[in-house]
Amino acid sequence: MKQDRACRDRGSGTPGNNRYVLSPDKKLDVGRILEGLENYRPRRFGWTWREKGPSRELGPFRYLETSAPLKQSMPLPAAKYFESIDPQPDCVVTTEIASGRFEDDLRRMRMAAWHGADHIMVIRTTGQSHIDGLLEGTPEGVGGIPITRKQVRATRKALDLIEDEVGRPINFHSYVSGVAGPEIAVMFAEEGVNGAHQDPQYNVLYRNVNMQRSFVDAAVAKRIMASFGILQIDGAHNANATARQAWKVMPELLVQHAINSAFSEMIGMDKESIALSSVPPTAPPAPALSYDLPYAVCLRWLFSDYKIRAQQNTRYIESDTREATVTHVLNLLVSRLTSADVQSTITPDEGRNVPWHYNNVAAVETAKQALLGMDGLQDMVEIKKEGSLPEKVRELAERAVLFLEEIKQEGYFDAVGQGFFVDSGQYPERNGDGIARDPNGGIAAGSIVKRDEDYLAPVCDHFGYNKLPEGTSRPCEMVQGCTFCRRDKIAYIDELDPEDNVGKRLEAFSHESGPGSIRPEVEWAGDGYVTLTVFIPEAEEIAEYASLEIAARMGLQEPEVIHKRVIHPSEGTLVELKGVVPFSVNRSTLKIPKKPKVLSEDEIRREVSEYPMKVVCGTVGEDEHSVGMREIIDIKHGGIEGFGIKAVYLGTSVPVEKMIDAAIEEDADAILVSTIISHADIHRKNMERLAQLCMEKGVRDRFILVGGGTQVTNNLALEAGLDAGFGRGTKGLHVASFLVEKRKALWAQGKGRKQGFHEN
Ligand code: Z98
Repeated sequence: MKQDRACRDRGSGTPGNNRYVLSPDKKLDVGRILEGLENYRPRRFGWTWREKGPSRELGPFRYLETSAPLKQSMPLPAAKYFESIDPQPDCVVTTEIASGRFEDDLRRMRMAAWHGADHIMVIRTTGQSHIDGLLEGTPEGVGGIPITRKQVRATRKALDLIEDEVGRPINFHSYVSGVAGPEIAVMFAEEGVNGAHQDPQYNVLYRNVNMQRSFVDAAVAKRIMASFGILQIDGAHNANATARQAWKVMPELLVQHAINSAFSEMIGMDKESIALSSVPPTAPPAPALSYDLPYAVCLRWLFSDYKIRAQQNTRYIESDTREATVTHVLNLLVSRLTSADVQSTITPDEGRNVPWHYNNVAAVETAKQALLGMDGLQDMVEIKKEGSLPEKVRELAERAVLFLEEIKQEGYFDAVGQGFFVDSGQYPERNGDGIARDPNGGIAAGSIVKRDEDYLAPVCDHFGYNKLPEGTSRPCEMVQGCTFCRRDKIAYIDELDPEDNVGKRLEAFSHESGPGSIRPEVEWAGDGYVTLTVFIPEAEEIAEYASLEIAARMGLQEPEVIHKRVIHPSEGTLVELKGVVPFSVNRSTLKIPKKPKVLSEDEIRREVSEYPMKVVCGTVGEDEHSVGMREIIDIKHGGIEGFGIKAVYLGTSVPVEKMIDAAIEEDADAILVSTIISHADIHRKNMERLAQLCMEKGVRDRFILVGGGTQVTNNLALEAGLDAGFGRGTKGLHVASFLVEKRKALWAQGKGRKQGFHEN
């Protein structure tokens, strides 16, 4: 039963709300987020789903399962070939952020949002559930971020700005756990938190909170969450992450989902607001889909009215990003086949203990790419209604029902007491290694008392018995409003710790870094961390210590191995390390060469198809190198042929004279000479000779002259009298862009082949 929320004072537009607008070319200014925070009001309450579209035409493609595109975003890398479209899948995409400093989390949220995340889960690096009350102040320095109002408010305010920037609502999510759960739920509701994990079984099983206390607290918290439309995610997936054999707990997972969902509904939560947290239970090298798909299908079948939040399997994933990514993609296939509503992403960060900005983004991109890649899958393939899949689904459901029936006989508390849950045997098999908790023990045991007959709590959205005076329409009427109805009653505490707080940290950072100073970072602003990937041709142990020494000699401080992979027992080991660079560089002293203009492939093709272009090319002098030039020409390697430019290739060791004669005969636009050998400066001399001979023959203005080679630079070629030089790393696109632009410029001056041919 929901209460009327019309009384709620929750207008926006007061000082402290969004006068600050983010601009893509400027970093998020944490100082401005903190400004006026005491007056901030959330702009909305409750969860927002993506606007699912009908089918959508985007660029050259048609999609069946997308949501509205973003105003500003970072498309996937290859999107540049497809008009830079950035389709957004139809399900909400989560990123879990846990740097341990909320000010750093804000920037990471912004980056993740630009790549497609619209559900930001902020997990504390210390378990909030270990803390007995709502902490006000910032106890950073004793391990991570226990939740504080200031942190939550700053995060929601930053997300308001970020959602304006990307043009899509972003859900902010955290955790309602531990014996402070109800207090946290109140604060989350007041501060406009949109989603939260809440499951009394989590507290019981994993945090040893007393069972009665955990369920009573959950009722109070859920009631508030229900009134504010906060999406609830349950905790069943933790059994996957904990069980010795994750796939064996599948029947139990269904039971855990059922207990939390039924309990939540009894307290008044809408089905729409209940999300089941599901993890495909297996990992490589298991035949993943044959276990994961029946489980997911069974879950969808039994819980068809609820939402499914699909979490990536992390149980067996350690530090290998490749392995984690493939596991994630297989998980995503299951999500697509069973229409998950929220798609979570986490990274091998958990294995490496390195929660880094770009790993968050990489996981979000993996989800986006895979979901888009599988767009419309259910339109083409069908889950079979006969055969091994439905048989497995049925078997799982039967095991779960039997499990539930046995619990009903025992009573839930006694069942937990007997270690029914997280046992590594697949029910009804039991291995006796489940998590057993004492129904009368645990944290806060004995703290539940029956409410007196005249119990009266003058607050809204309060669970359970409340003896309100006759004729009262709202519980808080008699105290002129509770904090849910009158924001001015919320006590906002800024910082308790005069030393360890965000203000001091920001001050220290700006002092250390100074204007224009740049340090690399992975987690906290300018933390100096870099990673190093090395292949050591030695066995594992030697490779590990050799790479640590190499990192130390390279000057990296605190080098630490974050990943190792034996490629062959004796031939070698791949090692990834992290370390801190002990210096910063300055923006003002960087020497940044001017970028040559690179046209898009389409622009080049259009120009060349309208005004055909021909070039003569070859390796000049006594030089038998051919690969470089061939790569610049060949269509297969992205060479200039691919844009429609006709290339007359004369081969290797071509005399410079012959190049010019051929160009005249072919009536070419340009001469491309490759000159690799550089001893005695022969490469420079070859280029000078080309320019010189063209002058002598009176054709210098007619041809565009280009030199290329490993030792060639643009400056060297210009000094030698050519129009451009291209060195290492050159691609056909660079040369083609130059040729097109240069020809236009020549035509504008009445020079080049077919003078004045171009209208501009
Ligand atoms: C996830 N990576 O779900 P403390 N309540 C529930 C939880 O599952 C969790 C917490 C609270 C996982 C996150 N789950 C792990 C039902 C955490 C967190 O305060 O850290 O104990 O609670 O994405």
